[in-house]
Amino acid sequence: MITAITSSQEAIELEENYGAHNYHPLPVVLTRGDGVFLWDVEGKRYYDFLSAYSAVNQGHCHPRIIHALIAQAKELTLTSRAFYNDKLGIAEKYVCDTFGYDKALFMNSGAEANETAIKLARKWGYTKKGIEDNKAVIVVARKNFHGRTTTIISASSDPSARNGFGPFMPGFEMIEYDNVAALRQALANPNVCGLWIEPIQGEAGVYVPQPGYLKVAADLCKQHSVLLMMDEIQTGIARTGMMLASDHEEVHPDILILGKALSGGVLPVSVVLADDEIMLVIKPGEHGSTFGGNPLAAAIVVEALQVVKDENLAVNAANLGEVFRDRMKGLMEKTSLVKLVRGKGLLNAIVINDSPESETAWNLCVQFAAHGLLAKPTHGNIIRLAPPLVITEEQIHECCDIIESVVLKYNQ
Ligand code: IF1
Repeated sequence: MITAITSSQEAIELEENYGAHNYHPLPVVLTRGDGVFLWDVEGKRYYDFLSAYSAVNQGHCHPRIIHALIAQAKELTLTSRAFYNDKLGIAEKYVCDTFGYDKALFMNSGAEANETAIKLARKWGYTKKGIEDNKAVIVVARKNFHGRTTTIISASSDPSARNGFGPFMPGFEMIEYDNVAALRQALANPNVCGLWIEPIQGEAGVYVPQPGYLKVAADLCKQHSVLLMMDEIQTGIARTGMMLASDHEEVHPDILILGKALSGGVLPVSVVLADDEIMLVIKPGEHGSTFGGNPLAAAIVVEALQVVKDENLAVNAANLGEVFRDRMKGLMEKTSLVKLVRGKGLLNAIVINDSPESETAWNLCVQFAAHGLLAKPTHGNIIRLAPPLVITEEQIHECCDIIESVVLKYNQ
């Protein structure tokens, strides 16, 4: 039996030999995290510019969240929903008050929360909008990412998410993202119960829609009696410089879907929020999960969100996002290798001036790692750059120095 890893190579070989090959990680083996930093098993320190895909907005192992975890773990972790527990109601009220909804439904992964939203929208469509049985349609956007279940990939346009995994779930109509005309046409179909979108498309390469798109989407949904289902799993919890990315356009989705940083990256916790006329269409026995709403998760969520508020992480993300994009624009003036920088708050990406098939973005990330900064390419030539929101201005500049020096030294 192996009791401890002694080198990165050993850990990589173990995963290669015994783990399914469903990922292609950068060759870095991490063992410890604290705030914006991660350490590998050889003791090298890195700035984390992925933040576990925006799940650790509060920083790694935030002391208050870890304290809440340990304190609750000593008392009670799981009861199932066959009984009440004394933490779930507190968390439900806390998230309802924070985001402005009547009711909350806790799940675990982001994919499960999206599945929950799909069920809610469909049931609402049949019982409230009067859609004929089994005819409900949910409109989705090309290049979306909402998770990996068979139903969710049925709504995906990404061949690597879909190929070989059919047959697919019917009831989705795909339109182009950020296209008002397409939206107008699709929502006019009386069988449409929901519009299911991300306020910024993360996996698509941090694609930010035109200003006003979300507002128009919300207005069209209201006009056609369609539920706006907003997947803020990656964009929510202060990442884009406001508590929700929807807040930038003062849009209040009918169904709000959160995950990732809801727990500060401590446990998989997700939640769906809606008002009574929507949430109460689901009756006892019609939906649930063994772990959803467990007291450990409930205690962690309250602390993780309170940390975001107490530490003003949204304001920090907004301010340092400006600093970061300014620095990247400066870099673009010095090299043609970086073609574009885009994003909001501390959810940003740089687009490398090369084809999506080239190795450049991957090689740059390997070089970033060698210089103490961890990031990951998405779609070949796009590098997502999203540090924990507890990063300071001085640290952002240090990181931009690393990115700049690696890019300027890089020979294609
Ligand atoms: C992986 C991407 C990010 C999400 C949105 C739902 C989910 C996600 C908007 C599902 C998850 C993660 C999953 C992760 C990669 C990552 C990702 F590149 F694939 F798109 F963050 F950008 N909605 N995104 O971003 O949540 O079920 O995973 O809890 O390895 O698949 P989950």
